Amino acid sequence: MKKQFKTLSISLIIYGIFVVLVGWKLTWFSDQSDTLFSQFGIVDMFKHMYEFFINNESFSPLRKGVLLVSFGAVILTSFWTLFLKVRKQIIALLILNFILSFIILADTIYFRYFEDLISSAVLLQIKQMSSLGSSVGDLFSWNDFIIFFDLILLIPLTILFFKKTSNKSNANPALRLATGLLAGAAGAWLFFYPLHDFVQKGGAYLFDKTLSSMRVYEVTGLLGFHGFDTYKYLDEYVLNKKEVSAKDRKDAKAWFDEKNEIPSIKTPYFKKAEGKNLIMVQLEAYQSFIIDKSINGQEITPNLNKLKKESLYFNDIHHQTASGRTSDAEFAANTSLYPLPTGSAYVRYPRNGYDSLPSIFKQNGYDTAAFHAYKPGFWNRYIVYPNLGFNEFHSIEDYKEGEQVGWAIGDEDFFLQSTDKLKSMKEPFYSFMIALTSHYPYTMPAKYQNLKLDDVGDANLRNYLQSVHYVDKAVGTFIDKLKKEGLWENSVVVFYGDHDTGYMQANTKSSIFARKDADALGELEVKDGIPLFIHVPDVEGKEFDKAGGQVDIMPTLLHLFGIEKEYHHMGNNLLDGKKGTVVFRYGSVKTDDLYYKSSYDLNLQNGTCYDLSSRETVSVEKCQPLYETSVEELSISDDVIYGNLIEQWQKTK
Ligand code: GP9
Ligand code: MN
Repeated sequence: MKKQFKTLSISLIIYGIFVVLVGWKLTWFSDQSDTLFSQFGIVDMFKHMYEFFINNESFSPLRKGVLLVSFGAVILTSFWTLFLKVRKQIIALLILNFILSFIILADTIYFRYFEDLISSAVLLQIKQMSSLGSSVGDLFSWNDFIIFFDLILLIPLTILFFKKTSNKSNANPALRLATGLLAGAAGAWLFFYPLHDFVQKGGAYLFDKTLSSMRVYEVTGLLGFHGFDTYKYLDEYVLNKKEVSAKDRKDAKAWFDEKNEIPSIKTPYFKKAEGKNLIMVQLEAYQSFIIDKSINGQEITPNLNKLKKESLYFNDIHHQTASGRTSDAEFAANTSLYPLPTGSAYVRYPRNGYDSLPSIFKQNGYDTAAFHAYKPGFWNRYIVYPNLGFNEFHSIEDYKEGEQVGWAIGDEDFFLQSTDKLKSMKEPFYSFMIALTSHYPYTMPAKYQNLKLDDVGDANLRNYLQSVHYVDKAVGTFIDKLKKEGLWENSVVVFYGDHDTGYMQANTKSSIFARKDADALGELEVKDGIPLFIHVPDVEGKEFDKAGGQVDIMPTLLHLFGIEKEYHHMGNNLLDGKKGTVVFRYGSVKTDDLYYKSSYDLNLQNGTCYDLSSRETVSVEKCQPLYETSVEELSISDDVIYGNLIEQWQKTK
């Protein structure tokens, strides 16, 4: 019996050494990437653990540390080795140690360039990662070999140990099984309890909507992230693969064919932009209710107001985004499809093929580039952009440090540096820029709080107005710079907003801009309206009040550029003089005359129909065609994305 316990304790010591070594390697990754444990030390962790168990204190600090989760993950990947006889256990642990070290090192090198982790989406697209400008060698240092240092020592030690000891002395199988199971249970608790706590406190969204790999990592740790990512991949592509039935495929194709059969109207705008460059700018949280408005005698957006007079301005455009926020707006504008009901198409289906704006311009001899001075991994952009047809993606790594305002360099600097990059592009080009400064929570440094707002609305609204006012100034600087560089005259320049501010509600102090703030229409105006400016050289300014959305931007631009083919687009040309319809991602619909506000259960009868001229509710049957349009278009668009249908249709053409 004594011998049994002796061999068991050897096995446990070996196992303990393994857990500590791999645990240390995970903290090494944290140090290299300046994430997680670098903010919350091990000593603190023990202090909190003591407080949690002894004084019953809150679990949150422990959860934030992610140390428990990380050690839990190490145990969960390895507890089964305790079932084995000592020799086999040692070999299994050495192999596991090697595999985990390799993963940690690969993530480290990858992180140095992309500030992201290697996910299944990355692995599946490894061939397309042309954006990795510098060679892997530059990202790797000899010091990184420290990660294998223990193995270099442990392998000869193991050989020595095997020579010196007999293979006979092992704990009996039942004892090994019990020990292994106990370790597994402890690992499961360490791993799942903090995650459970996080989900309980409202964190479920992170796993449902998965904004970025790094956000998941901050809660699950490195190994937990890879576990979740593998699970998500299997769930999405193998277990619960959204099969699009043959009938749905046929229906979707028929819908696009029918749409393409309607002869396109050759308006006076047709081909007015032929051969010109396109510079399209997506402005963060820019809403239409601030355009052409003054407050205490000050214009909120003086530069855009001036631009409006010289541009085609669309005053009844709405964002169509859902939980993919900025990425949804980019997606709708560049593919003319609806964003997904949950999660971002950028994250969930990064490899799909579309009749996208960059790919169409590319086919027409254009150079293409995307510009966003933020982490390339956010919203999976560096994976998605090359796939959509952008030749180049300029992310934060390609910008000089500049002045920090909000999340990154201020938009003014962003526009100036981006214009310098435009100069090296081959003309004609399509450049897509995503501005960022006016991001929630909109707080601006004092020197950029240039509006006198005193007691206007509430603090949220005041912050928002200051930040959009700054962005407007940045737009002014940008336009001047484009003029100076000789780009203004041969480029179509587009500005539009990505989505709502996130907190505007009718009937609150923030909603002072709603035309009538107590009803659903007032809410619609403050929540969903975004501006759309299309400046075309030598084309007179004009205001259009046709209802539209982000999916209409591409068909409208293609009309202006004279590139109209049978593409698979959901949107319509806003210049064709016909009546407009906009379908919101959550099922509501607005035309030029009616507004159908859908219910959460998406049942027609439970929604409300408004007559826009009287602003009164009318019988819901009047809105039935709107409702049917929304159900049909949203489900077709979803099928197209789930089944990657456009890519298949393109291949069979
Ligand atoms: C950051 C930016 C974030 O890259 O896109 O925007 P969000 O989706 O949070 O509005
Ligand atoms: Mn956004």
